[in-house]
Amino acid sequence: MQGMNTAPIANLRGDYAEMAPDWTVPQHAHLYSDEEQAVWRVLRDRQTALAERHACPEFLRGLEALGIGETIPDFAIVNGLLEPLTGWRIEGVPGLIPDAAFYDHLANRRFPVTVWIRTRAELDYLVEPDLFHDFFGHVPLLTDPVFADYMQAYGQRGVEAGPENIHRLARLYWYTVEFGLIRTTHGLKAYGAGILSSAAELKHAIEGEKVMHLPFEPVRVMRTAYEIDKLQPAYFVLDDFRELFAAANLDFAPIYRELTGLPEIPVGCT
Ligand code: HBI
Ligand code: FE
Repeated sequence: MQGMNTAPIANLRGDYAEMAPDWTVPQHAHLYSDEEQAVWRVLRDRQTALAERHACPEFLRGLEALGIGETIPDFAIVNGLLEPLTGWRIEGVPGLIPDAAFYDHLANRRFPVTVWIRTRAELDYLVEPDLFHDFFGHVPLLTDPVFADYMQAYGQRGVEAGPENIHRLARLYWYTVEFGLIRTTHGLKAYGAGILSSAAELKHAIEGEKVMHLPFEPVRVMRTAYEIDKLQPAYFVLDDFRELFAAANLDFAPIYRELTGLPEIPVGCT
């Protein structure tokens, strides 16, 4: 599929056969096997226990509001709860979809959620985002009005960006939506989906020895490279979600021009 930044992932695993032109597929929530339901339950119980200690309060409130429980959520039922809160809906997708489609969904308050779930053998790591990563990691925060507005504004910037800048936006997504941390009155907490959906990353990000916690600066974030298949050496830390919304509403044209002349910052550099 042209235009996807899934270069490191050769053959995508989902079933793309029955997808609509916007890359969405029906979830078929009633077709998950007992084993798939058991994998969900193991992951949900493990990550909920860790999230109670290390997730930001907005995430925990979202888990509560959407009633994320013992069985794989039915997206239609979740949408009935989510849409009245922030106007967001989730749509089933077979897996990773091209950037253009992904950003268009975000710009229209639709979050793509993968419909297949990992096997028991992949509890701790898998290459592509699955239903557990997408749903448990990303969806609860869409109940928070400020974060929800950021995600839509971010999507809009993605729709506007040309191919020469899309990797810069991908970094902003990576270091916030996937691996973002936020300072709270109860200490450093996680809000990034890549952290909240992973046991190893959650412990590493908050308690890791050599981990770098850098202040969130959008231009620096967009200069900083990342690697997808290892624990992150550096995380950017917010003081308030409103910083994200402000970042997504910057005038990007002069920033892109400034960045074009600057060397990228290698992953893990201070
Ligand atoms: N597709 N389904 C799905 N989920 C993602 O998180 C995703 C994607 N396509 C592209 C993409 N992410 C990245 O390019 C982000 O940086 C936008
Ligand atoms: Fe993700």
